[in-house]
Amino acid sequence: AISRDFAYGIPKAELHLHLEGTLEPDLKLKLAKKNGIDIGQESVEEVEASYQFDSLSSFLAVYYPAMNVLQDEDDFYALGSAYFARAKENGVVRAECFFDPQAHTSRGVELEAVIRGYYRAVEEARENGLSADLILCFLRDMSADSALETLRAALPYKDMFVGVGLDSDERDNPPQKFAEAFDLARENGLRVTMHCDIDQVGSIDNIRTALTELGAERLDHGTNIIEDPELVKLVVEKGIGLTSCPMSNSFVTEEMKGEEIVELLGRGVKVSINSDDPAYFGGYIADNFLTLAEKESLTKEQVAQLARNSIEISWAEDSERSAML
Ligand code: ES4
Ligand code: ZN
Repeated sequence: AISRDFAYGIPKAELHLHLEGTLEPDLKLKLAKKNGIDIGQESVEEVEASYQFDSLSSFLAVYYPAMNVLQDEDDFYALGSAYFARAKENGVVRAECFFDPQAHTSRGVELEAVIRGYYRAVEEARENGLSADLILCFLRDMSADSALETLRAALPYKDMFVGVGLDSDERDNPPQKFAEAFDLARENGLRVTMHCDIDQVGSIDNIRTALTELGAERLDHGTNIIEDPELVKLVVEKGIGLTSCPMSNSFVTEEMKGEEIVELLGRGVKVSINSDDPAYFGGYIADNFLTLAEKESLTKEQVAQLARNSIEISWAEDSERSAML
């Protein structure tokens, strides 16, 4: 296996990270107090005790209501700023962070407050030597019209995010539902990725559609391509990156999917390791590397390959990316 210092120190990109999933219990309590919101818990211990989930839907049922503590631009800045500080400690040199505007606009928060707050944190991270960008995610359990409307409203700020993604519950919400929004994103020079989740019904078909019809350049999760040799071949040929999240997988599927990650790595798929929602799943990115390395007895070379993959499949500018490798 590898040492803790190696896992933390190796330069890496984090490409699958939900900023709302970095809301730690102490900040949650602080913002609840500041904004006069009763979240039903009064201490870090009580908040942690409320984190009981063993599936995607039971997780999302805790996750979305908690966001109510985020109310103004400064709150989003505080959340982003805290994450980037943690990322630096974890050896992250490049961070591409998802955020869910609809989770906030749907409860009356202005889109501008969300984007400007997070973007202030991005600028601060850059000043501190961490290359960072935002990825706007559509909530797939909301309507296609809502996604389109959200993107249109965000386009005036398009210099503040690098691409679009798709998250939340995949069941009955295949990616082609959002074809129009993805088209509009690409027309505006935005990059495209999407969650194709593990163990979700129809996910294999969704992956094929994402790659062949919707212009997905990466797959978030997506390790279930292993079920289909043709898909593995397509992903290798196109150089499509996968963003895996071992500790998240343990919660959502009761399995880390380590064997699949190792197998795909061996077959030349550009798999990367990420933390997804670290405040909820028990560890930031270096802990995800450590946990996976321990479980699968990874060599230093395998860990280095996973870290290198993350930089190669990142959306940093070419010159910046070369300098990180
Ligand atoms: C998520 Cl674990 C997971 N799955 C789907 N969407 C998400 N958004 C945040 N975490
Ligand atoms: Zn995710």
